[in-house]
Amino acid sequence: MLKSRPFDDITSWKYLAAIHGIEEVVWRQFGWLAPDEHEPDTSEYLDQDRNQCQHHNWYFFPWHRGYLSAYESIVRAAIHTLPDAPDDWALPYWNYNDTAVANPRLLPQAFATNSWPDGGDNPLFEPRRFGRGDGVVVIRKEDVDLKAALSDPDFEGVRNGSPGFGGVRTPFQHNAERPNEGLLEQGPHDPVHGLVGGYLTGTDPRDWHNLGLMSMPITAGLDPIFWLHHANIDRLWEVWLNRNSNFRNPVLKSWLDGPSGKRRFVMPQADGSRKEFAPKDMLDTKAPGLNYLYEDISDPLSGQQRLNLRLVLLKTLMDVPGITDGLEVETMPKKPTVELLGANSKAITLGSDPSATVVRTDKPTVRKLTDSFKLSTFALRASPEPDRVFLNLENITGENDAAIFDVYVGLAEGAVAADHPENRAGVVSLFGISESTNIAKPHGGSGLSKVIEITDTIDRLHLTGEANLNALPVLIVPVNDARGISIKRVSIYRQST
Ligand SMILES: [Cu+2]
Repeated sequence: MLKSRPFDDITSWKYLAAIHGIEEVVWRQFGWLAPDEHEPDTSEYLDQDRNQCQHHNWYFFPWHRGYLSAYESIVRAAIHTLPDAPDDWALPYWNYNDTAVANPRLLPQAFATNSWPDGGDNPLFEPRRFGRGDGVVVIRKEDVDLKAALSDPDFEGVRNGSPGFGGVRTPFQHNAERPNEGLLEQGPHDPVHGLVGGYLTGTDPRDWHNLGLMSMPITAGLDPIFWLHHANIDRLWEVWLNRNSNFRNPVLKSWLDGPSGKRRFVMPQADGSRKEFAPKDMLDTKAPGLNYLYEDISDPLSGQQRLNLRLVLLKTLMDVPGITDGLEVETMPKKPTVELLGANSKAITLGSDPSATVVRTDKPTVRKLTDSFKLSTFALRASPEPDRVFLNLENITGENDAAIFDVYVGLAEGAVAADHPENRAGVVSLFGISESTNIAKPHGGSGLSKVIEITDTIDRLHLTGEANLNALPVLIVPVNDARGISIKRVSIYRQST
């Protein structure tokens, strides 16, 4: 019903998708604009409504919540005009971590095929959803791993250190202008986009003509599965808050009030009006404007808490009488400091095979780091929290929004990456890369940056002596085609509290 409404109807499928992002030439090529059809020409549309999506910044969660709730109320109003319509319809979510389902990472059945039992076309099916290339979506368990994002205690992150659950402080920012994305956006949000959208088998993914709708921010909102993916991302925000009473949303005015002026967030309403909103209106899902609750916000990490060698050792020591006498744990939060430990020597360009580089660090700084590990083990009072270590992939540029690769740290030379999952630091998906690479876009040109926590890996390598921490090997293994992707610098930062 929404798909049959004209573009200039602000409750139409196209208008809603253009709010996320639009590039007229791409939409036309993909058949979403007829030869004589153009974008609406109202100033509301041109100046405020379109190209609004907030990515790679700390407004990612609240902006998308406003977007989802506008969509849900517009679809609900459309459903209510049907005979015998249910009056309790709500937007479902795609829980790719659901342990009660045999393979939760398969595309939900209702979206997977074009044929419906009555033989008609399935409007939930999208032919430009290429998955692994042939239309089949394959998502590995590690692509949707929640541990990194859900374990981070802070919503707001710091540059080069932990990006936080929800991102680093930024102004209004559409798509990928500055590299400040939070951990949950980095994954599972980004990999699911690239793995669902993908690109057509046998074609060059550096050419946008070959990419799926979900692979690019400028077309993602056109695919119906977008809304179920984002409903789950929105649910995971509630899961994180519910995990630990110390996990809280920012209280800073600049976050709560959102951007100002012409770049205030705004959404169409079911009655055809427009309504501005701010992150502070998005905090309580039970508030009248939102009015929903998730069926399940239980903790998916319960029972598999971080197995940390230091903590295991510490617990053993605590059982020894006398050793922890007079122990005081400091509770005053301090501002974290972030310090560069070292970097590789030159930019790397990815090909179809794995790419290797070495991050060189200088001895005294690494000693400070390993000392912090020892201190946290043997004298908790002196250093209540060990340092955290972060691998930075800086200024990643390229044309392929569907590119995905795994990053391994500390692998011995010649070792087969697949045999060493313990060295796998994380997965990187480059959703939004082409716009952030394009110097014609606002703040474009510097590309994306990704930050992966490697504290546990470094800790293990240090304790086992398996790798030389002064010349740490980093291996990048493409999951799909990552040709032409370039990484200006690979570096390691330490963050102390
Ligand atoms: Cu998204």
